[in-house]
Amino acid sequence: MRTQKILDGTWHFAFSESEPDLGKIHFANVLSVPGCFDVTAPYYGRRGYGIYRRRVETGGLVKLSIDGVGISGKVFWDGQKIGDLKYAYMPEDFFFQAGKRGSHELVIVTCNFYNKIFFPFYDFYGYGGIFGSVILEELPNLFIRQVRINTMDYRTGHMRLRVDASEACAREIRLCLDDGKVFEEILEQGRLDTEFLVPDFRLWTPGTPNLHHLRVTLGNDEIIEEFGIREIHTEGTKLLLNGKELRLMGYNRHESHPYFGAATPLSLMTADLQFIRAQGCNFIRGSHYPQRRSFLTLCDRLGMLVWEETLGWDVKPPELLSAEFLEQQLDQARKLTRAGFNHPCIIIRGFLNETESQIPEVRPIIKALYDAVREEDAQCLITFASNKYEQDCCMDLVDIIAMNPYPGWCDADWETVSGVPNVRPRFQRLVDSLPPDKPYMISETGGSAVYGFHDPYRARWSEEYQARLLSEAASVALNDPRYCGLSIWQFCDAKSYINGYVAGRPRGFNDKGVCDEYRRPKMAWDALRKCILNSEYLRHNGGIPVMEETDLK
Ligand code: ADA
Repeated sequence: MRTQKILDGTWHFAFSESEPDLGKIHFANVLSVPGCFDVTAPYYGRRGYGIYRRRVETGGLVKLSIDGVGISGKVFWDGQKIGDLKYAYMPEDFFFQAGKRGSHELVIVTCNFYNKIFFPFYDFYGYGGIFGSVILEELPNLFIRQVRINTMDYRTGHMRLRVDASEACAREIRLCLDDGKVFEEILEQGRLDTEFLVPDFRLWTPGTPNLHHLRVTLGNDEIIEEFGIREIHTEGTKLLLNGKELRLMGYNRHESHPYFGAATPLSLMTADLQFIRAQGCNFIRGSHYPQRRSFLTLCDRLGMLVWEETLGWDVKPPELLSAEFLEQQLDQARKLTRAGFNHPCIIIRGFLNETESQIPEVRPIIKALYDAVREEDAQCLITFASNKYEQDCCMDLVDIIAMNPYPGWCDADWETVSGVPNVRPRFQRLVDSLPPDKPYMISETGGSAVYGFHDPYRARWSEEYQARLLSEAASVALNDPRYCGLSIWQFCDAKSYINGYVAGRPRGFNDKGVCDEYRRPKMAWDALRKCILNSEYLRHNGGIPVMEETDLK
């Protein structure tokens, strides 16, 4: 087995407002990894370079994995640059020669200045720091670069396997399934493409998240891959998971917390997901960027279905139409699809939230992104969340139509007392305008409520108004078979702009959470639980228990 060193812990830290000269940095402080430097004194809200340093005992060939940084970064080993961290939140692996066995210096320079991938207008805070674990593995010269496993037939347990090695060699490879059945194959030109059957297999579903293991041994290298047996398809307007109709109900969720920023600890992620599941939900849209590997493993094991997407929020021309932007989006889409390939929880892959999909010039961009993802993954469903509604001209290019309508919140004028009566007719008009032969989901809908603000007449921004609005939206979408899913905007309040003066973002937060930023539920939480309990959706949700009244006493 590989020697693995988890490098999380307390690292030396320095902050600089301008690009640092590596040789001259005085590491006067310490911070935690994972962690965000701009959520804590003395760097709260500051923009610049957050430089993390630690020593590592190792040598020879190594793989260094970093599970996301913000907003960008660079990695240095003994003073030499070994790679860039170009995209916020993107997990990256670096393979390099670490030198003689002994003590070496690892420096990760993060930078939270906005760039042409994370623009300053995004409606979520651009945190700085190292968001996920940093792991170093010592490798033999011939090593396994990647293992991809996917389901060919869920009825028979027939799987497809691809193994890529570090060298274009011809070698024997040993595969051991669930610590039982062993089979041997020959790697040719450094690659193996084969198929295998899993005996006594158990399907992966949200209600029964069964996982299997494959131990892959190549020379002196060995890795164990976890995988699930499941197939996702569309048939007309329906989503099918393992041949059965699947309906989605859940939340858009940001990686965000006042004390942790985007570096939420696993225990908080787990608490979030358990809370969401107890409400009867089966779905998370990982809005609006790559999800942490630890989060996806959690979703695999818990049975939470996931939509993962690249970072590219509401970008407008000329940037949207530039060759550079497309190249970066394609690169992100390919990297992300490869990184998440073996996670059965990921059923939808997305890109370009709320793009300009009403203009024909955007069609080739969506087509190119669709093809790039499809080339990597033959089965996942591919889409983007649109807010162009009846004007959208790209719906034929994707597998599921996903829209972000906000009736009752964004459409009512200042004089209207309540926008709730707008919800049903607006939803219906939208449904009537869609191509009739594709699945349709609401990828976002919601309204703001300031935690603790109550009003006897359900004024806007009160918890009462939000609860009423979301109940109306849920009672439509969870009971009409035309909708294959509903994903509420959003699970919890999340920091947006640093100052609350931006219209509609009091406190500097996006307040459309059903919980506040500390996960304290607003009234909408229980209102939605009741809608779910009484819904058609529940009959399709595959055995997730919903918290009943009796559980709450
Ligand atoms: C959009 C966007 C979300 C959020 C939301 C809102 O739909 O996709 O990220 O900004 O609007 O709260 O207005």
